[in-house]
This record gives sequence, C-alpha cells and structure tokens, in this order.
Amino acid sequence: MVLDNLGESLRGTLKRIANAKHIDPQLIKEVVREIQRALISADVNVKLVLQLTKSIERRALEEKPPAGMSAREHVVNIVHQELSTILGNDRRIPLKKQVIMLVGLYGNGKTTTAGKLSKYFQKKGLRPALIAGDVHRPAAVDQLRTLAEQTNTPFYGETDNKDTIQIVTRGLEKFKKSADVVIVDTAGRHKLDDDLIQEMRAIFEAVKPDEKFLVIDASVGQQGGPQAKAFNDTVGVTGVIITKLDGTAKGGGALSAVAETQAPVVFIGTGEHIADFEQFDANRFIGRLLGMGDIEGLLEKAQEAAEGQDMEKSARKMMSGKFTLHDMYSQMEMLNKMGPLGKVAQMLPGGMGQKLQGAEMEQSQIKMRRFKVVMDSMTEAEMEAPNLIKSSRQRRIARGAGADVQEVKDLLKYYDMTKRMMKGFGSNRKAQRNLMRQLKFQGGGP
Ligand SMILES: Nc1nc2c(ncn2[C@@H]2O[C@H](COP(=O)(O)OP(=O)(O)O)[C@@H](O)[C@H]2O)c(=O)[nH]1
Ligand SMILES: [Mg+2]
Repeated sequence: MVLDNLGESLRGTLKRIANAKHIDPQLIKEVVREIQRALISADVNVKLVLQLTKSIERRALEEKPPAGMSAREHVVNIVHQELSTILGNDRRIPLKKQVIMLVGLYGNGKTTTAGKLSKYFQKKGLRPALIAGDVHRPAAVDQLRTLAEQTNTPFYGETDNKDTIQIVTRGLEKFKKSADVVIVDTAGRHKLDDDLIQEMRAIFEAVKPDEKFLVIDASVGQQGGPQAKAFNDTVGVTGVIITKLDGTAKGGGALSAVAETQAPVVFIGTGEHIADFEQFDANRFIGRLLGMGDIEGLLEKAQEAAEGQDMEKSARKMMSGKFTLHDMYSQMEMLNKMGPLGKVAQMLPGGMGQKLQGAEMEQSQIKMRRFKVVMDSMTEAEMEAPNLIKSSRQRRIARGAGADVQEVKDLLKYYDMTKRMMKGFGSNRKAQRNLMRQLKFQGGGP
C-alpha cells in the first residue's frame, strides 16, 4: 500500500486508543507524540506537523464527544479530521466529454499517466483517445503508441513533425466525434523554464483544454509544493496527479506540500503498471492509512449524532402532545434540514402541504425565519410555557426582535395551531411511521 510506513505507525497509534481503558491526558500526549514521529518520518513538513498535532491535542482534551459517540471514537475522529486538513484536498473529475492536457517536468510520469487515464475512463464507460504532443524526443511518440495499443485506445501522433500545435489540432479534429475524453501528452523539461512555459501556453491557447493536469513525481517530497505552486501560478492547473507514490518514503511530503498550495490532487500513481492508478479521495485515503474500514460511516455518525438525535427526540415529543416553543423552534430547524418544504408538507396529514405552492411556499419560509428571530428574544420560561406571554411581554419581545407586536401574536397563533395539529398527528399511526422513517433516512438518530 501507498505510504506503508506512515500507515503502519498511524494504525498502531489508533489501536492504542481503541484498546485504552480510558482516554486520559497522558494517553493523548503519547498518541500525539507518536503521530508526530510518524508524519515527520513520512517527510511531512515539521511546522505543519506541529500545528496539526497541537490542534489534535487541544481538541482531544477540550471537546466533548457528541451524543452517541464514545470518547475513543471521538479522538479517532479528531485525528482523522485533522489529518484530512493536511493531506486532503481532492477534486472529482466529471465524467463527460472533455479534453485533458498533461504537463509537468521530464520523467515525472506524464506519458505513463496518459495511458493510465485512458484505462480509467474506459472503465467508467467513456471513450478515450490519446494524442502524442511530445515532439522533442522521438521515443516519446512510440512510448505513447505502445500504451495506446496496450489499452486499446485510439491514438494520434506524428513522428516527423516538430510542430506540436499542428499535431494536436489534427488529433483533436480526428477524435472530435469518435472520442469522449481526449488526453494530450506533452513534452517536459528539466525545470520550469521560459521555453516550457511558452510552449504550454501556446498549446493551451490552441487546444483550450478543459483540464490541465500537472504530473508530479512523489519522490521530490516537499519540493512538490513549490513545483505545484510554480506551475499553478504560471499556467494554472485544474488538478495535480502525484505519481510514484509506491516507491518512496517521501510521499507524505509531496502530498501535504501539494495540498498546501490549494491545487487539488485528482489522481495518484502507485506503480509502473497501467492499473496502478486511482482517483484521489482524501477521506478514503486517510481512512485507509488509519486502517479504518468504515471511516465514512464514522464521519456520518459524528454529524448525525449532533443533529439527528435531537430531531428524532423532538419529533416523538411533539407527537406525544407535549409541545413547547422550544419544540416548535427545533421543528422549524428540522424542516429546514429536511429540504424542500413542499416534500415534507406532503407527509403531513390531510394533505395540508399540497396547497402550499411556489410564492406561498417562499412566503412561509420567510415567515419561519422571522418567527425564529422573535423566539430568540424570548426567555427560557416563555419558551417552555408560551401561555405566559401576555401583552406586556409581547411588547418586550417585539422590541427585542425588531418586530411589531402583531408578529409576536401571529407566532403565538401559529404555535397554537401547530400544537393542535401535532396532537392529531400523534394519533395518526401511519403518518407517524412515515415521518419517523423519513427522519431516519435524512440522517436522524441511531
Ligand atoms: N514506480 C512507479 N513508476 C512510475 C509511475 N509512473 C511512472 N513511472 C515510471 O517513471 C518513468 C518516467 O515516466 P514517463 O511516463 O516516461 O514520464 P514523462 O517523461 O513525464 O512522460 C518510467 O520509467 C515510468 O515507468 C508510478 O506511479 N510508479
Ligand atoms: Mg513523456
């Protein structure tokens, strides 16, 4: 696996957390030190490592685990989140008709990557084609032709022509109809010099590629950062492909340094063979490093724990007939989260939602937002027992919310109506089940 050593030490560290009887400051300190060691030996920038581990330590000591999450899971989750911020910065390439150009320094893996990309798109059901735009070395055209044959990809190249733009233009014309994704390989240099910049710019202008991928060899380590930045600043890249992540201890350096430049990593190369190539998904990548089978599940759990449980609890409470302004408030938030009001309203009894349409719907959404502002200037006691709110309190609340008294009255009227409706709803089993199912589906509770 990529970054084997890093992964091994991180997994070992997380195991310690998982096996610990309790999470105490001493353990967290040790764990943080281990993570530091692991990252530094994977060549991640020392300053970055210190920042990251400080943040892990602080959060692990200060933040309370969200409801439904154990202290251990919480710490693991923090480690994952913080690692994602330094190694993660990905971008998904749309599966559509497009022209992709590969740029980068000599020997970094452009031509090989062209072949790998072709295979990748084939697997996704798209028709790729390859164009050889490296005219400086005769062998380059043959190298790409061989890759094209290996992958059964239509190919265009000219061996006795030095005019890259002419070649590429002809190639594009040839594949206009017959290919979905045209991949253009280009020449490199030993460094990013004026000649290379000129050539890239001229080709960009002629080709107008949808994607400009910079190919970087992971063994440059932290130098990958300045390289990505230099290319990005001079010609603009839409994605970075980091190659040779298989054979180097410096992979962590390259990945984190590139992430820092804000240029998104789109693919990684993990070997010389066509198949040694994968889409870069920061979350999954880190999950694998940490040896977590279902990191996504854990992340979702973290989010839902915070939101979902409250949602379901308050839904049950509302239907039981106990219904305060607090409940109405969270109900409004819940409806917001559940998306289009219309869809939710349709689940309500008596089809009362179906009458709300277009402008009316918008109106009622604005009104809800206003209501929340009004409720924000109520006291706890008033929220719990709205019948306390007589005219002098109404005036005070209105003033506090920058509303007029009528709005407060409207809110109270709406509250009464909702309360009555909720009671009715509570006795309607089928609608109840529907709502609970929907809450669960939307990410509510366990
Ligand atoms: N181990 C490994 N080797 C790679 C990878 N990608 C490319 N290479 C090798 O790197 C060398 C240079 O690759 P090439 O595609 O010709 O680079 P270009 O000059 O940028 O076109 C070749 O020997 C490739 O086999 C990779 O992901 N892993
Ligand atoms: Mg090449």
